[in-house]
Amino acid sequence: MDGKENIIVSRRTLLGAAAFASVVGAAVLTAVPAVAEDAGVVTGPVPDMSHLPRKKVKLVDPPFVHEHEQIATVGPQVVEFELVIQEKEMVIDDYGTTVQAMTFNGTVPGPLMVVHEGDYVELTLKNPDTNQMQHNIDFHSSTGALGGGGLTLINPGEQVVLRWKATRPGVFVYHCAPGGPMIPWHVVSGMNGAIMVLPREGLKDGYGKPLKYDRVYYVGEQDFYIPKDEEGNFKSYESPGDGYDDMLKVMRTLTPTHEVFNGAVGALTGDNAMKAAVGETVLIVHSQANRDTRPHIIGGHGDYVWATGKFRNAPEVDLETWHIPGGCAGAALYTFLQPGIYAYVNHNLIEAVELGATAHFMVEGEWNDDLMTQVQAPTPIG
Ligand SMILES: [Cu+2]
Repeated sequence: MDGKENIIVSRRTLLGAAAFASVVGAAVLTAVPAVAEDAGVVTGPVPDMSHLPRKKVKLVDPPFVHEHEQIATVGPQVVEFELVIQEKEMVIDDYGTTVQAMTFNGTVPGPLMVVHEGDYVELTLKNPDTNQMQHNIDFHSSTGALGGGGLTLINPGEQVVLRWKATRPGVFVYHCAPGGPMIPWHVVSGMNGAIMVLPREGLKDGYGKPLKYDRVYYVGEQDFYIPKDEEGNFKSYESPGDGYDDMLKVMRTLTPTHEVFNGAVGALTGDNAMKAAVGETVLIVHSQANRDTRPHIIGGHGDYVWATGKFRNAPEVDLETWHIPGGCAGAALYTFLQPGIYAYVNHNLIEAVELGATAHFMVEGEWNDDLMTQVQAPTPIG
């Protein structure tokens, strides 16, 4: 020990304390020092990483994923990312319903980051002074300090740089977690995303056989809790803080008004459908930071599924529907065998059809009559 012993503070105490500061911040922004001691953590000197190569990644909006290698061709490296927090109004359905969203990089979910096991993730998190709230980031894939949340709490106008080592392969959620009631509120206002930590040698089927994908898509499922007025119409607000009290009441019913993929009803359907071709293998990364979900490809399957997203476990095969617990990301690999439009849904079909949790895959190619054919077209019963 070098005299800088870590101070252990229970998570309960810490979150309670942070909650108070954050609630004050929600109503009237109060400058609260965003320092490591808030998390009961004293970090040591910043380790020298000059011996490792560095790579700067430009993130892209979901459902797309930045270019990356499936099998690492270089040793561990420091991978640099930047996330800019944006508080912004977003339309979430076909009726023009709005939410004063809180976002990483302006999208719900935030972008998918990809690194390899053993890499260091070095994130610059920016909270521009056009925002009103304190924010931070909790990476479920990292270790210590509330997943980094205790070292990244920043006021509007501030930025912070966090580095952590990706020691566990898998897909993992990240989300804002400023403390107390701010945590669920920021998460259900859009502040969540995912990171994929690939094994250095790529994905395997559990028996050593390599698995590769031709395309990868990132579906972030989001529950929204939009308050209604006396007539039953959804209300709109001027700022996130303006709607906080009303939204908290809806949140406490545990019944979302919207359950959507990628920020809005229809964000991944029709012209926005995810594309593929017969014979292509698609990796679908699916996260839900707050509620359980159960993805299903209507007319297809999960060939290899890591439902809880952790690649050191052998994938399950031939699944019809898989369960992703809230606060988790999953990954499913499927090789499309027939052309057409596939609905990709949360197979609570009320959430899929009534609340919005439906996406489409548009798949080109030749139909296989051996797999399915219409032997007789509809005719009167005879
Ligand atoms: Cu936040």
